[in-house]
Amino acid sequence: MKTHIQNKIIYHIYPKSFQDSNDDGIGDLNGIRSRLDYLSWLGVDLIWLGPVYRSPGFDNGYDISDYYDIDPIFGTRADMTSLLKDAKARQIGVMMDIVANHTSHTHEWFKASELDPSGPYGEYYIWRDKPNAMNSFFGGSAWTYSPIRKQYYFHSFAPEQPDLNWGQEQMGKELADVLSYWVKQGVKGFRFDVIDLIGKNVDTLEWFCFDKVKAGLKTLLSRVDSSGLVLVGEAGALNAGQIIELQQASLLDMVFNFEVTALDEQTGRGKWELAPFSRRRFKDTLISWQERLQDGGWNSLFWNNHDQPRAISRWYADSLEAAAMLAVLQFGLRGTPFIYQGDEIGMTNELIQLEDYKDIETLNYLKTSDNLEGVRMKGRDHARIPMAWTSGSSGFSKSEPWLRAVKIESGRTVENQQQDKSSLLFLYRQLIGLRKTYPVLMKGRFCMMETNERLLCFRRTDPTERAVTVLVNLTDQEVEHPFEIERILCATHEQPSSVLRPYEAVICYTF
Ligand code: ISL
Ligand code: CA
Repeated sequence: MKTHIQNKIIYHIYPKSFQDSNDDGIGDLNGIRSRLDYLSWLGVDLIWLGPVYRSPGFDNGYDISDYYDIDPIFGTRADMTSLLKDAKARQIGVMMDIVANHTSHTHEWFKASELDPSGPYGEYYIWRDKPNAMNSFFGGSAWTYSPIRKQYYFHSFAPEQPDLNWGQEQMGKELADVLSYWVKQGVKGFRFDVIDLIGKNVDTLEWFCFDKVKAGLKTLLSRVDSSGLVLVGEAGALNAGQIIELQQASLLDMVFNFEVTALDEQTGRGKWELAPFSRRRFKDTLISWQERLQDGGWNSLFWNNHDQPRAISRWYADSLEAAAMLAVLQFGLRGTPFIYQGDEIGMTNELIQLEDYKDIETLNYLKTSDNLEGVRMKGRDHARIPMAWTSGSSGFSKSEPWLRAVKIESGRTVENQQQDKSSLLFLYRQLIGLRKTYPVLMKGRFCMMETNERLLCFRRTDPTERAVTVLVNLTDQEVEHPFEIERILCATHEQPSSVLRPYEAVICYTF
C-alpha cells in the first residue's frame, strides 16, 4: 500500500460549475486556474477534475468522444497545460477522471464498430443480435438497436454512452495509452468512473466479477509508473476484502462506495424512493467501514459529490451547524477526505424549477414519474449548482449560468466567509492544517469509545504519538460525554465542556 498518498487532502471540482472565465455561463479550465490561489489558501494537495475531454455532453462529459482532447466548452489543450503548470507551482496536483466503462456514441471507435463488424474496431463494443432483460441505470433497456450494424449494443447508462467490450484486448491497451499520455502531461492521479462495471457479463446478467475488474485495472495501469499516482476507483460493488486486495496490489489506493449516501433510500427500490434518515444507521455504517478497512486498507471520506446532492440538505435541513459537525467528523475519521466544491461554505440543494433541470438521469426519470420530492432530494443537478463565490451568480459568471437555481441569498459564499474567521470555510482550512500537524489524525488507528443515540466518540491512536479524541454530537440537542478535555485542537464552538451543544464537535486531547 502506498503510504505517501495518505496525507493528501483532495478537492473535487465539477468543471462546468466551478468558475467561468469567458462569460458564456459555463465553468472552464481558465476559470479553475484563476481560483488556484483560493485552493492553495485552503490548503488542498490535489484537485480531482471531473471529465474535461471532448464530449457531446449528453452526460456532462461522462460520454467521451476523444480522450486526448479538451472539450471546447472547457478550453484548449494549451489551457490544460497551463492549469497543470500553475497548479504544480502551488504544489497542487491534478487528478483526472477516466471513463473506461463506456465512451460517447460519437467516438471514432464506436462509429467504426458500427460500420464494420469485422474491422479492427468491430469488437470494441458489446454487440448482440437480441437484447436481454438487462436495464440501464438511467432507465429503460440497456440495449439499443443500431440500424447501421443491424444489431443491438449494450449501454449501462444512456444510449449515447455505449459500453466498451473489456473482452477485447486491444481496446484495453488503447486506454492504457490514454493514461500514459496524461501522466506525461503531468497528471498525478486518476479517478476511475464506475470501474466495477468493467467486470460485467451481459450474457449471464451479472454486473460484477472481481477478477475481471482486477485484470482490467492491471491493463489500464500497464503503461504508467503508478507508484507516485493517486488512484481512486468508483466501485460500489467491491467488498472490504476486495478493496484491501486491490490496495495491497497498488491497483487502487481508495474506493468510493455509496453505503452512507444511500442511507436515505428505500432498500432495493432505487435511488428516488426516499427513506427517513436514520442516525443510527449512519453511525453504524461509518464505524463499520472504519473497522472493515482498518487492517491493511484505507477509506475515502466524502459526504457529497457531483452525483450526490448535499447531505446537509438531505439529512440536516440545511443546517450550517450540522455542516460544521460533518466537517469535523470527516476529518476525524481514518481515510482521505474529499471536499466537493461548495462543501466548505455549506452550499445547499437550492430550489431548481422543474423546467430548469438538465441532468439526463433526472429528465429520464421525470418521463415516467411525478415523484418530485425524490427529485428535489436526489436529483443530481442539485449537486451541480454553480459555486457560490459571491451572493447572486456573478462571482461564477457574468452571464446566466448553464444551470439556474432559484437563488436563496445567504452568507454561504466564499466572499462572505473569507472575512469571518469563525466561518465554516475557516473551519475547513483549520481541519486541513490539523491533519498535517498531527499525523495521528491521518494514519492513526480508529478506536471506538462511546456511542449512543446522539453521541459518537472515538480515538485515533498511534504508538509514536499522543492519542487524539474526537467527540461528535450528531443531533440538535444537548448531550453529555464522559471525557475530560485537556486541550482543544479544533472545535465547532468556543470552550467545549462536558455537555456538547447541538451539533458540537471537538477534536482534542483528553486526560
Ligand atoms: O448517480 C448515481 C445515482 O444517481 C449513480 O448511480 C451514478 O450513476 C453512478 O455512481 C455512476 O456514476 C458515474 O458514472 C456515470 C455518470 O453519470 C456519473 O456522473 C459518474 O459519477 C456514467 O458515466
Ligand atoms: Ca466558460
